[in-house]
Amino acid sequence: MIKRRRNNLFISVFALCFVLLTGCGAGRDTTATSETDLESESMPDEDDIVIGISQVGSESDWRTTNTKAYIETFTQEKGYYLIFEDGQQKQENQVKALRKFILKGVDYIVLDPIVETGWDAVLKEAQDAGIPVIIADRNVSVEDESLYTCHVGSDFMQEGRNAGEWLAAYLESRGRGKKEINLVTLQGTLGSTAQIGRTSGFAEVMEKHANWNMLEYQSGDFTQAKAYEVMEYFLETYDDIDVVICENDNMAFGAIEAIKEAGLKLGKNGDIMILSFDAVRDALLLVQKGEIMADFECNPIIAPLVEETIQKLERGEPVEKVQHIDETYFDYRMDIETLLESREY
Ligand code: GYE
Repeated sequence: MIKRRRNNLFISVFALCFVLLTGCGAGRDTTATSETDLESESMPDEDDIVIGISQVGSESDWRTTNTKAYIETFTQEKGYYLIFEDGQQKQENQVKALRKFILKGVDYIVLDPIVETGWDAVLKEAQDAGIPVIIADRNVSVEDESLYTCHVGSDFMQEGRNAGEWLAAYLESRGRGKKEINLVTLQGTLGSTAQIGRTSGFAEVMEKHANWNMLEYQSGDFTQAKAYEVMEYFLETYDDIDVVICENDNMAFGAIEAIKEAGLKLGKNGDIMILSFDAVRDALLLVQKGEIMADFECNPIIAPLVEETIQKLERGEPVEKVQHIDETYFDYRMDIETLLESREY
């Protein structure tokens, strides 16, 4: 019932925007949909579930898979009408997208937030409009947690801890458990849950190892190009880096490029060891070659869980406030070839 009412609202707001845009247009909310949008977007069927997704951007392989899964999951054949907005790595674009969804009266908002803070006001607007908001992938940090329905994504802190524990066990097995180890970290977008969790989870383990020296943290913004530059700087600044922690695979690709160009060798018998997060296909191929020592999985296929949540809400069932996806890790000693045969990403 609620769904149908909202879709009617969606259509009337849609029509209203059209009138405003083609008519006088005076006093138009700058966040209202543009004429081009109206032309390019089809209309939802009356009982479609209308979902507005605000995506971070397209900064990494992980993100490409994450987006693809949303598009493949929320199809019109299955009764969904998807409005997808790419935030291009800017929070202000994401806030605008949310306001556009509210104006259109969508049934659900799915937000993959770039950073954790700064969402209180717009989430309150969604709540006031009666639109449930599902936070997916990274999380938000808001004063009042009732502003969103639930968070569906990874336990980034645990991913960070897994990386630390792996390194500790590995060094121990190589008789380097008590030796001085120099590390640098290529961090993700500062203030994003993926960055905060991975950095702090790893730091928790580091506290137990006084012989690990973290020489420097620098953000590579989750991109290959930025990480390449930061890695070049690290290599110019420090001459004895043992381990590079890359907070995502695309940054590992950039780091590897810079390390190879500097004439250094990667891997267990090389000069530098790389640990990474995500475990996308191209990175696993590098794990197989031993260029990445271990990769801590972050599952990008969140869409089915988001769909399950929406279906529960449609049936009026309660949903868990925090829903974490199961994750594992892969290292150079494992049979990556067999794994890749059945892996989707
Ligand atoms: O690790 C990275 C992407 O938020 C989990 O964002 C996501 C991260 C992922 O750009 O590759």
